Amino acid sequence: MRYELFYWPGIQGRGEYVRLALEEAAAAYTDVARTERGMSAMTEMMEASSGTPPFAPPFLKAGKLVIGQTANILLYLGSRHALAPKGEAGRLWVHQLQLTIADLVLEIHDTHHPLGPTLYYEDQRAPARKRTQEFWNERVPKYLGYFEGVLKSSGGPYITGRKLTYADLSMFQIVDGLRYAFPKRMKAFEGQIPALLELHGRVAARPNIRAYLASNRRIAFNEDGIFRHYKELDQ
Ligand SMILES: N[C@@H](CCC(=O)N[C@@H](CS)C(=O)NCC(=O)O)C(=O)O
Repeated sequence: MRYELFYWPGIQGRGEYVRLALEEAAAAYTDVARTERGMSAMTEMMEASSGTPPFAPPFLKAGKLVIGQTANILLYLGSRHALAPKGEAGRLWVHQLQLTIADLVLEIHDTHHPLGPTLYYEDQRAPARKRTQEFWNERVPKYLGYFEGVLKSSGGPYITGRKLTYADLSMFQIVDGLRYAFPKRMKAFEGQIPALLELHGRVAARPNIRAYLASNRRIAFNEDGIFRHYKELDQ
């Protein structure tokens, strides 16, 4: 079966967590909005009046299934492609970690859009500065400290132990994105998360991920995505 991924064509965004899982699994997929059928196909799916229409991208079409919500898509792919433990407890644990990552992703987004996603960044620069300060003072240490602790207590080298899961791929993306968006702040913080940094390197070196990152399927970070580099927020 060839999967169809529906996500905004010009950004990594939340679609990237799904792309990384599909790439690691060497699954056949089409990134639909980046093809000619493009955006109209994506809009049609969201406006469907029957079935299980998704509220927002990313969503995945897998045969007859249409699955929305990043963590839900990964729950599905994890079982089908051995990117999650087989047992119920293990599957729920990785899903729980992914939902916590989704919370973190929203807070990362809110550093540049604290007043709301439909307003321009330029109209919320001052609150963005304040929110970013709080994010780095309080939230980054809390979230990344949590994941660092979980990773260390698993015995490694991956978050749940010996085997890679989609949560590891997502943590790779978090570290990569924070490095892009906040290079100065991240550099000053990195000493506190040695295990996560090692995980980032380990994931980047996996053959399928390395090939993906070097390909033109990997969209470059940019200022339309979740991880945005604004100099004034990285002081
Ligand atoms: N909780 C959802 C959030 C989905 C989401 O916010 N998608 C963004 C793009 S990254 C979007 O297009 N949102 C449109 C909207 O909220 O109106 C997930 O994790 O997939």
